Amino acid sequence: MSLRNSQPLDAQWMPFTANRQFKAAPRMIVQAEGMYYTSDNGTQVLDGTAGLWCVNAGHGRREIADAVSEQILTLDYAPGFQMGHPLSFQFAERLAELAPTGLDRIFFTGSGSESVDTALKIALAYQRAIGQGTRTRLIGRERGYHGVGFGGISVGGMVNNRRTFLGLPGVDHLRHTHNPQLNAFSLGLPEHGAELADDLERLVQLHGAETIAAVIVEPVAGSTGVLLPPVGYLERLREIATRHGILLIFDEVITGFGRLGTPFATDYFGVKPDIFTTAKGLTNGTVPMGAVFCGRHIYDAMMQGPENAIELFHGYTYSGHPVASAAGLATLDIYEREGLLTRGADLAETWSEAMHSLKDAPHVVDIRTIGLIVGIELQPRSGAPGARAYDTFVDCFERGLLIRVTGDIIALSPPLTVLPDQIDAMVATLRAALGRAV
Ligand code: PXG
Ligand code: PLP
Repeated sequence: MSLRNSQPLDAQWMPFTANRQFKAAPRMIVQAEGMYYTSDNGTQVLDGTAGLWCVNAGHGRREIADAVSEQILTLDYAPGFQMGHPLSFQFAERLAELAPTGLDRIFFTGSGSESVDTALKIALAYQRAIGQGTRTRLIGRERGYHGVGFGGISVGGMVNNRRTFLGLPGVDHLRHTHNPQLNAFSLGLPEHGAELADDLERLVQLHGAETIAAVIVEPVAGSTGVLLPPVGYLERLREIATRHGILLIFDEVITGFGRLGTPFATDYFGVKPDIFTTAKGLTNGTVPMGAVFCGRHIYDAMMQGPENAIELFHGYTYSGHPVASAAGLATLDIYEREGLLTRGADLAETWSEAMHSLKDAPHVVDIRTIGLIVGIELQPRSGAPGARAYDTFVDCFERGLLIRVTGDIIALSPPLTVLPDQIDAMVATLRAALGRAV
């Protein structure tokens, strides 16, 4: 008997879901192993999205399960305020080894949204600590996604996440970089648009540099539908930020941990932020956790005042949670042993060629790939934005492929363990689904 017939679904208010539509026709996943989910009717579903971009080493990893269960029995929880336990320090040291030089002071959180709010608060605290207390303004970018905390939605740029909630005061936005007229079907980074980074210069002229604490961007915008930075854009943003004493924050919640074929996007682009946020991939999706990587200059500037003074009035009950730390350490072991943080680089060309072969599929107006990510943009059905992509999502799921859609853009980001024939299977299922889509 399928779960959907036997189990009431009323009590849970589902996140980012059309609750009534889902509950009328649920899609239930009951198991996962390797690259596949199993749905409640027994269908094997190829995981084209690493869950929600987070299961980078594939599903059901025994080493993580063992580490977690052992840790719960050894030390399930310990307070993290004015107290410590060895594992979170070990984990931070391991992450510091992986981090780009100088970006190795690590603050633990429970999610990407918490990482973003933490990074923004650290930026404000840092500016104050160095005598720049007038810098209270935060700059985001149109179409940015930085989670759902009030800080994240304020600097974020997706209208549905913002319109109902009055965010922080003193926030402004750069324009987004999406320009399909000039950049459609680019191979590699889009050629056009580096000058959009000059929006930061414009905002400096408008507000005064001395009022701006930080600018936050996703190096590759994920949730909004995979927007790659134009050639030279991130370099230019870095240069303008530095020139005006504005901190640059990269939100690497999606790009962190191998998604682009390098450990972090900052390695891929060779552009160093002052702070970057991570979460997905940190524990292979097993236990919620995030980590904010801060430059030493940030940490050092905050270590002032009397030694008995708390330097940053911020932290979560679950910052550095022992079980999450155990899961994270086991995850890093797998990444290292299997070379997963750079595997995306070896597969990127195969991936890009396979995905770009969909160029002539029905409804496709743009394809964008980087590392092991693709965004496939569809022509919206007239009068029904998002419907064509949603129908394609349902069709693919029923035929054994999990994809992600946002508006009329399909996004794929499989576990970094994906095999070439599984990439071919994704393309074949997608092509057939697009052929059926009306
Ligand atoms: N920053 C970025 C860049 C993200 O992509 C967050 C922050 C928030 O992380 P948490 O852990 O609080 O969700 C994210 C999360 C999608 C999708 O399908 C993307 C995210 C979450 C869920 C779905 O695009 N990104
Ligand atoms: N709300 C209340 C009443 C609390 O006592 C706490 C933490 O002590 C929080 C919210 C914050 O929870 P967390 O630390 O898990 O973010």
